Amino acid sequence: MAFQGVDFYDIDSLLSEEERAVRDTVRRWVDEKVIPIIGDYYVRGEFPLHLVPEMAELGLFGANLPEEYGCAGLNNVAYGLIMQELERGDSGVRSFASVQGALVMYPIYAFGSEEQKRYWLPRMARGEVIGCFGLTEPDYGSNPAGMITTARKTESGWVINGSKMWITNGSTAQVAVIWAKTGALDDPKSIRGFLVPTDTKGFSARDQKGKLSLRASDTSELVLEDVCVSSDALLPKTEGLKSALMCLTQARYGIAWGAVGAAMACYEEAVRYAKTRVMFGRPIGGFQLQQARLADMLTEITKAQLLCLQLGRLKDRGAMTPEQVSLAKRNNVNMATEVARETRRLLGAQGILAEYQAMRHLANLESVYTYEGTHDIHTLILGEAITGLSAFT
Ligand code: TGC
Ligand code: FAD
Repeated sequence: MAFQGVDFYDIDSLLSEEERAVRDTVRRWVDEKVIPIIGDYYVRGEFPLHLVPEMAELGLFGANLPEEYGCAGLNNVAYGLIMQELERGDSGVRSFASVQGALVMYPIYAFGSEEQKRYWLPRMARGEVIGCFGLTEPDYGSNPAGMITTARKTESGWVINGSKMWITNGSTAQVAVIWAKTGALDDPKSIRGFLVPTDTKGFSARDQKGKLSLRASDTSELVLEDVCVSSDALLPKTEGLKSALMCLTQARYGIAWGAVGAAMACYEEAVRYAKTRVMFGRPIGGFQLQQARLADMLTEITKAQLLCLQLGRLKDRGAMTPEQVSLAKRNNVNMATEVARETRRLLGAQGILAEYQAMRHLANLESVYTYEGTHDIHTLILGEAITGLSAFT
């Protein structure tokens, strides 16, 4: 059954015609191409790679980057709506697009030379090149400033050594954005970003096995052993950890929207089930307990939708702050996790099956809660914004 949308406050009326058209196109594609197959891919633990050319054709990669580099040149609200619809399908599908667009194409756009932009961006927009983003290390997750991956300058370029952990698209990518220290290990300002082709000698990727979450997404460990790259591998405008954190702001923005999509999918499933499942002689949706559940879900989804829209309008005006993104990522992912959990419970035993969506979304959202800054880290970012006191130093 086609998705009708969850729009209790007529948020549609606040969108432009173009924004609605983009949303509706991606919505149809997700209904036709993602939802019917994703449960099987999830159970098999496989990313549906065959979707990549179609996503590229739809202009979904780096969709808010300029047309002169082969991208769709959409505004940030339209971009957010794309993320919402993709994650309505599955967090793994949205993750793929987030990493490609916000974590690989964005740093090339923001910190790359004109040659790097002209070479990589059109290829990535067309889905011919897949990228990954290597920031996290085994011992430096929430605290990337401590990273121990190094890049040493040589006469002809750089030699990179280190390892990166939990890297989305790590084993599928042809190019990796690798963050490494070019100076002393206690100096996060010496961190720079490098574009490393994954077929470079000394680079290897190993799939993370045993995941019970984000199963329809590749997650890998990257090892870099004396990886020699030429001088033009450096993203020349990267300046310290701040450049990597700027990329995270872009990805977190998309996640704030994406989480709403996952919640919408679960809510719709809950409503459908509540109206049709008969117990004690009537649909369970007629019982006050289940109505309270549904009312809470709709309320929280509506609040999150309004949060996203205003965040997007601020971003389009160039007025969005990283702390505002933290608030939205933290709230919306937590909200979606609760909606998925309550849907799973409303569905009774059926709710544990892959043919329904709630359990898959719930398990996925546990990763989304952790990656791109854990819920706790965003709490502390907000704590600092409120008090002016950092919990980290
Ligand atoms: P701190 O001293 O606070 O900041 C250093 C400089 O950066 C600035 N800054 C930011 N700029 C832009 N956007 C942000 N979000 C920024 N956060 C900080 C800051 O103003 C400062 O600038 P300046 O000019 O003063 O130098 O740095 P810190 O080392 O104390 O770290 C702060 C902390 C803990 C908040 C940060 O390290 C953090 O966010 N940690 C979480 C790590 C994280 O989110 N990792 C994500 C890895 S990628 C991933 O998960 C991909 S999932 C992909 C998918 O599948 O979708
Ligand atoms: P830790 O930092 O070890 O945290 C453990 C616990 O301690 C958490 O509950 C945390 O909130 C808490 N904690 C940490 N510091 C504090 C503090 N100061 N105060 C209070 N509590 C604290 N990374 C990439 O670079 N690229 C990717 O593409 C990528 N993809 C990912 C995909 C998946 C499926 C997952 C699960 C992760 C991915 N990550 C990626 C890594 C992700 O960003 C990290 O897992 C995340 O930043 C948290 O780091 P950690 O797992 O090492 O947890």
